[in-house]
Amino acid sequence: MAKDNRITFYDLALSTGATISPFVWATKYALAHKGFDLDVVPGGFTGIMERTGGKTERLPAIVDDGKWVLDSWGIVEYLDDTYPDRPALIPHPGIATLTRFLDTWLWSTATGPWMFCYCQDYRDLSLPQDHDYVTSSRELMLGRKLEDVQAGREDRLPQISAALEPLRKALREAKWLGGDEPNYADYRILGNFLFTASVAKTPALATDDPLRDWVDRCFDLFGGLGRHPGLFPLFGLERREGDPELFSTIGPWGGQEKRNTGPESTRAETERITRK
Ligand SMILES: N[C@@H](CCC(=O)N[C@@H](CS)C(=O)NCC(=O)O)C(=O)O
Repeated sequence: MAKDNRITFYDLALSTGATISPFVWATKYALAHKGFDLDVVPGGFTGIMERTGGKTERLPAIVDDGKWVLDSWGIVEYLDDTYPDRPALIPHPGIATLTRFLDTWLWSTATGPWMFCYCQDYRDLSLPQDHDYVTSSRELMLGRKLEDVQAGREDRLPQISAALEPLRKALREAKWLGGDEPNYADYRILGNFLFTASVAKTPALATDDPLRDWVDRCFDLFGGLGRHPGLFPLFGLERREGDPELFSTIGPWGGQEKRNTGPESTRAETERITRK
């Protein structure tokens, strides 16, 4: 298996050379976590069937010593099953379940809404031969002309940023989503931020967003895997008058967030809720 430690990796990239898909990004990190070197087959949205000899219409896909493995989750399961002696991507089955939950939440909260904010940039940044296909397929997917979908994003980006508070809170308590070390939970969630950075001609998040520490540390992993020169700055969104707070500046409060360490820790809340 994996002759000379090499795995063939079918990439999905833009004209900048940066990988575009959250699934493909997460898989790149998964392969790096397992310690493999990649033989990258480059390419964009069109011609996937031709490049893969009819094996798949969607990416990511890998070939390990002649064995084709499709689908981002399929690849992760394959890597952990086939190489149990290398660092685990999913060290416990519960991590897969929780990662799916978090990923689904993030798609509805940010990844999907960001697609609406950057879909015209996404098409414009795709390889020239992909423009027609990306335009027609994404207009069918999103239901309108890409220019109309993207319009007005300056009003939506602050709302998306504000809605990411649960992720900020989770990362306030832990260095990585994986705990002390990163695992597939980090890579899967990060893939969504890398997707956004690949198309974000205008930044999605504030310069001082608390998520920045985790994002930067993830970008730096594996020799700076997320530092591709084709990526745009994710941070730099300015708050305008009337926008919501781009992130919360209130520390932990209330029973759900705050540790009960005895009456001192709950006194202010108790006074507030028992006031006559
Ligand atoms: N369930 C698949 C989904 C893969 C997928 O949908 N990939 C998209 C990129 S985000 C793709 O290959 N798109 C090609 C196209 O749009 O024609 C996985 O997790 O790998």
